[in-house]
Amino acid sequence: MRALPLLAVAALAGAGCGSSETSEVFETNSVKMVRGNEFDPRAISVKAGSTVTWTNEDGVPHNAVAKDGDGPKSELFGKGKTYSWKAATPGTIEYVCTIHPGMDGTIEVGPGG
Ligand SMILES: [Cu+2]
Repeated sequence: MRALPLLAVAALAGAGCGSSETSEVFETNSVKMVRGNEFDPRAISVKAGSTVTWTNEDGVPHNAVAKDGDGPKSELFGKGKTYSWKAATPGTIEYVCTIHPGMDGTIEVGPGG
């Protein structure tokens, strides 16, 4: 599956929060955990009812845990392992890796299709 950047969505999000920071939102259900303690891509857009899968491609363990409310909540897992979570409800979810400050990401859950 190709990951297409949703530039319009990113532009709207930037205008909404007053931030001048530009970030791309990718339409994909796959997130990699990569060297440097980063989620790649950092911001994704998925459909409600679909499953998001994180794959750790880094040499150290990571997790993916929603800041609050519904969202991913994985254990720490190491290289080559994956974690899957079903995006049931439309909305925006912010999540982090709890042991690496600054390692964060967002999931925009749109209407199912
Ligand atoms: Cu981490």
